Formats: sequence, C-alpha cells, structure tokens
Amino acid sequence: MKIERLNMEDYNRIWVTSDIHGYHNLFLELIDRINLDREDLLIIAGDSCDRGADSFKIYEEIAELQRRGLNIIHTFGNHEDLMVKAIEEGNIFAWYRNGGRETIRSYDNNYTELERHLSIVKEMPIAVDLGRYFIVHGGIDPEKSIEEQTSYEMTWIRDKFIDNKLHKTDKVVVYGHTPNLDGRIHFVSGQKISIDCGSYCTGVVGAIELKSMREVYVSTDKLNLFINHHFRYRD
Ligand SMILES: [Mn+2]
Repeated sequence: MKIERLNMEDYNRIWVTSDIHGYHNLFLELIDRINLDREDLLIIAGDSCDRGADSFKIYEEIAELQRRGLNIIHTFGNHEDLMVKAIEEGNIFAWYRNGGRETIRSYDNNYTELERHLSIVKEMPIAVDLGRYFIVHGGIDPEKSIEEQTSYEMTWIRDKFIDNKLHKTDKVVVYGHTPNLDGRIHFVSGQKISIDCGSYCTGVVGAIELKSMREVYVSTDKLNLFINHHFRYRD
C-alpha cells in the first residue's frame, strides 16, 4: 500500500478534486479554470472512470499533462478498484452495474491502451499525506490511526466514516466517494472536507485549493446530462 507523503511548502497552490467519472469535458474545463502551472500540485482523489463517456480520454489527458511537467497525483478510487477486479479477476457484474460499460466503450476495443492504463491505475497511491491534510478517496476508519488503516477501508469506507463527525487522527481528511447531491463541497466538521460533487447526477465537478480554501466548480447542463444518459441506455 502506497501513501504519498509530500510537503505543502514545496508547492504554490494545492488543488484537490475527485469523482470526475468519465466527464472529460468537465476535466478540461477544470484544468482551464484553475490555470495549473508547474509550481502547483493537483490531486485527483479517485474515480476518474465509469458512468460518463470518456474515461479513456481522462487518463490520457492526465498522462499528457504530467509529461508536460505538471504535478498531478491521482489516488486510487473504488471505481478504479472495480475496473482492476473486473479485468483481472473477472468480477464484471459489479463493474458494469456501476458504470463500467461506459469505460470499456471509451476504449473502443483498443486493449493495448486499456492494458497500459490498467498498469498505471494499479500503481496509484491510496492516499496523499500533506501533514495537516490527508487526501483519500473514501475516508478512514475513525477509530484507527493512519498507520492502522487498510487500502480497502480508505478506498471504500462510507457509513462508519460519514456517520462519525470526528476521528482519531488530528489530520483534516479531504475525501470524495460519497456524493453531495447539491453539487457543492461540504465542510463537514473541522476535521473533514467532502469534495465529491456528484458529477454523474448533478453535472458538477468541484475542486478546492488547500492554502486559500478557494472553491471552483465546473458543470455541464443537467438536462443535457440526463438526456445523454437516457438515450445511452436505450440501445
Ligand atoms: Mn465516485
């Protein structure tokens, strides 16, 4: 299990987003809006694939931006976990039920690319520890220290983490996974920042900059999103 440990002082601005779920257009708009440069860090806290149509393009885009020298770290989300388990262990039903069919379609039978991306996905860190902030997809077991957490808990945990306002570590946990259906970032308590804006039902992807606490939202038209979804499932 890999936890990336970084020093906040090494970067100018530190943006965190998550749960882009195949909406490549929203990702591009976000990159444009936050105007990321080489002094900054962008952490994508999991779930760039599934549900939306363009998962392939998102992973490609991230790799291209990294090649251009931008600091982008993508942590492992439960949808990345579903993808790995479907492809490597044949657990296809769980993936397809959760939007994996769109991911496969986005590769358009290009299995070489899929295999290349799969190896990148498998190398993703589970979390980023910035000292004061701990960035992770699902959350943490509130009763355990950071050292005691498992990959599975940090990728998948929901109720136990959400239902407990406070946790054992004194770090502020910044997490996705559990969507805020009002399409906003929530400051749940002094110890938690919930950033999943529910792209696939709200049309919104949000991001927060941890030094200024500036929030940015990009969104597609909700009706368009609904209609695309509706017609996609008719065939
Ligand atoms: Mn998600």
